Amino acid sequence: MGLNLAQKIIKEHLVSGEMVAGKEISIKIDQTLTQDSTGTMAYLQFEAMGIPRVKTKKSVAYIDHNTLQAGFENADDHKYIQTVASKHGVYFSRPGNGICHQVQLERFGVPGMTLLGSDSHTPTGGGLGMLAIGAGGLDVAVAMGGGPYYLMMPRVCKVVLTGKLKPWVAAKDVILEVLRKMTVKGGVGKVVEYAGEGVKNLTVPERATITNMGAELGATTSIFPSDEVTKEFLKAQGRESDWVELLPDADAQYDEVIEINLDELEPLAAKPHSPDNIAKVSEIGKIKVDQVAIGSCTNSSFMDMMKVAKILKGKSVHPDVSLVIAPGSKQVLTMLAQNGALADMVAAGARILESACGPCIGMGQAPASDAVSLRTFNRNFEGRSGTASAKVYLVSPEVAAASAITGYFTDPRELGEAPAVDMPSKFLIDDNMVVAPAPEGVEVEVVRGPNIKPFPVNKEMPSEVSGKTLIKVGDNITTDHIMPSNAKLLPFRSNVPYLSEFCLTPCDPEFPKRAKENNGGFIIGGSNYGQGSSREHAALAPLQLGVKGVIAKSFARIHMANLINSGILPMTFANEADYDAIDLGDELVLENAREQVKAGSDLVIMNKTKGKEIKVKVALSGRQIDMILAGGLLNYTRQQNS
Ligand code: MIC
Ligand code: SF4
Repeated sequence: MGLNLAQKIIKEHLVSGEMVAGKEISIKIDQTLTQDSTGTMAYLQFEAMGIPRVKTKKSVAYIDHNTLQAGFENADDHKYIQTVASKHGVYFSRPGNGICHQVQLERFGVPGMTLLGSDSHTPTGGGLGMLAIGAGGLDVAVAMGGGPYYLMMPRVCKVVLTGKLKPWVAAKDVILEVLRKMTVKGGVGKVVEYAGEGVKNLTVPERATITNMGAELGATTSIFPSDEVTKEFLKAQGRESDWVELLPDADAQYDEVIEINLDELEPLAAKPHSPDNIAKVSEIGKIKVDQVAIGSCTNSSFMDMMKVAKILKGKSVHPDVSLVIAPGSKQVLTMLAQNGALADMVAAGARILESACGPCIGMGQAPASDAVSLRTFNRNFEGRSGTASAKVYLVSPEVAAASAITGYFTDPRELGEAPAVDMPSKFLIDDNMVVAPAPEGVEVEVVRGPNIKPFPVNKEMPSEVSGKTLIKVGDNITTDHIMPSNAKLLPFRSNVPYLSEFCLTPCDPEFPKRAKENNGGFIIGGSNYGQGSSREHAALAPLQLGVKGVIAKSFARIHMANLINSGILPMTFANEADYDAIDLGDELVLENAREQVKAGSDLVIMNKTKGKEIKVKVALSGRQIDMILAGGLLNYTRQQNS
């Protein structure tokens, strides 16, 4: 039986398990990436493992999220990451060098390799034909130490692309169409694999836009083949020798097939407040726009920026619009500066930001109250922009730039002829902002400023797990709800005790206080609980507050793994209707907890307040059961080592 792309790479990297969908496997990781807001935790955990040098083919530590430096905290974190990286054999991408996923694509990604990153948009690398997966920092730390990465063998969904995008229609519209079809939970447990004649009509940066935002499907990852287009891109990056051809077998099997005719797509937008709330731009109407933000790991490539520059050239940004642009990398920004496109943007009135995540994670540029903000980013969760009442729409760079000029939601097809932008045959190559690690054996002092605080570690699971229902939330709760990240909080990613004071506060401001007063307890969630970011802080902050278990209708993949790594028991309702049988403050008990968890997947929780038994399920592998019993991955690893 023929193999698809995902299966081929997994087979090549398989360490343990059977390649049967839904069963736990482990794979060898070739490359890792971290960024600064999850990286401090990942390196603290790596240090706790006591391994002197990373064992991957290449590991890179990026600084791209926490770059506002409104106080000493960010700079402290940067120093810590720079020194700890140097000591342990990790390349360091300095602040200003760009957004991790954009730089990794340009400079380091290799088709056919595995990449594990402590950021949910790591699948950007799938645009190059990598198996690129986002995970919590602890999983990345383990991979840096040479340990395999455990995951459920995914099912593979084939997206067959035919035709060619029409003028003014963009790669962003392709992924928005996939989101419309599959929704934000449609990708859970799956790899989304792109195939068909239309693939060759998409450049690598366009493919990367599509795989990047596959994260919003909840997918394990997304991947394109590595073909002649990939070869041309790598050649233009001076890395032709990294190219290998990677195609699915002619008789490859897939679990599901979706078809998209690129000819039929038109400009789309994700309306507030979910990336799958899709509408045609032509049908949204002429809504007045207050802010336009262009950039992020989804849409900040050289090609995207050139299109934007050409649309802006000779025009002025509408007086009621604030236009901010963050080119994705130093490579992109320098090329724009050299060819004059940057001057066109500035002349039109764009506010140029450094090459970093910036407004995408609420680090500056919070919109005005009730503002309409058009963004080329990947997430429009309520409040993520830093302004709770803002209405954020996700669009292509073309729609964004067109609307910045007109001042209202604009279908760019109204502007006439689309700008022609050719893929450069040679990108500007200068890796002077990537610092190589110190040679092995050279002494490096790791600098730990006062912002670096120890992180919470769980204890062995007791024989009885009991506590109150501390909060009850609805469907699609994001990690931005669980552990909000904005310009005020992101600097404290190395300080879990402080962060925990804000845990779940967008849902209920009293949650941290209630959790502490009750010595912890349980969280009740709806479906797709924990969608979004890879931040382990969404598990560590509840751990800090004493949370013992989460009972939800279903979980998002990375968050569930982070809960298990922290020793917090993720349970799903055997009967979804039982969600209604638990209220805030109800006293819950998991009797004989250790025995129940060891015995299998069906557990019984007693709701003492209601006098009702609630059947729940835990979908844990044998290894995960041991991890939960030990009180998380670190304790488990210590036990294994002794
Ligand atoms: C995000 O886009 O939400 C982030 C910020 O990049 C996160 C990582 C983090 O929370 O630090 C992600 O996507 O994993
Ligand atoms: Fe950065 Fe936004 Fe991409 Fe997250 S989604 S890595 S915050 S640019």
